[in-house]
Amino acid sequence: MSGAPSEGPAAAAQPLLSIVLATFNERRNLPQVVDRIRQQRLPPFEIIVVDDGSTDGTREFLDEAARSDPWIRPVYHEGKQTTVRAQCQGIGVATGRLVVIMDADLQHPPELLPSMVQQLQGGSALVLASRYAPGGSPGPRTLARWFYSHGAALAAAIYLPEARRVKDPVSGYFGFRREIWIPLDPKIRGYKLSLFLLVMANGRPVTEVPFRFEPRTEGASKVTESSAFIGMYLREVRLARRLRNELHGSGRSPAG
Ligand SMILES: Nc1nc2c(ncn2[C@@H]2O[C@H](COP(=O)(O)OP(=O)(O)O)[C@@H](O)[C@H]2O)c(=O)[nH]1
Ligand SMILES: [Mg+2]
Repeated sequence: MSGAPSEGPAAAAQPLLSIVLATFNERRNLPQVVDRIRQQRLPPFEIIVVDDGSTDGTREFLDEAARSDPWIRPVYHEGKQTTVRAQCQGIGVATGRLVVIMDADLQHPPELLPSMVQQLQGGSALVLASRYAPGGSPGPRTLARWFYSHGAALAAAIYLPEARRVKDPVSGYFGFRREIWIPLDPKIRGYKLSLFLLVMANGRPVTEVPFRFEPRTEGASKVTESSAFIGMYLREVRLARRLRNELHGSGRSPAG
């Protein structure tokens, strides 16, 4: 696909970049996400979509798209498994040396992809799309959402020194060099994979590029703003901390 659609799928180069999307009922957003990704100037890429049993036509769209483009790669899982689990499943089948994780609801603008890739190619091991870096914006949000977002960043900063070095440690939009990836225990469920990547970067360069978090215009958020969500998040932070301790205990050097 990427770069040279006119040459047809058979001629498409092996992907350097794997874009991993987790979806649950995103039929009204996903086609536009894919279209806008295709409009970007990017190295050869694949789009891996891990869908957890959508019933709104997301799968029918994916089946159709994958028929004409082998670099659209649906991964089907039956039943919701949380965003982090779905993203891990996608990373597990990624073939690019560079991986970008993004949401499929247009809150993460695909127009940012070229500058994220540029950071990775320029030496960053991890690049976070940041709502709080100068020039970025969290967009309009409710007071509850403000509270959850800041509380999440604060909890991360308390437990993880790595989180203190960036402005937006819980961004859901980020890219990394696949060589830093350490497969996570399947028992780790949750919503904030960036916490684990900050730990996996383990001293290598981490950068941020500012972006505006767009309001969701189609479909509903599936992330619950509730005490159950807070409990799950705090468990995630603790598990990221445990991974950190394991890495340090094992003496794994930043160079890997
Ligand atoms: N595969 C999968 N995707 C999910 C799940 N929950 C949410 N998503 C997707 O993860 C992305 C972010 O979810 P969203 O509900 O918008 O979270 P929010 O932006 O934090 O409100 C979207 O692309 C969703 O479709 C899940 O359990 N499984
Ligand atoms: Mg969203």
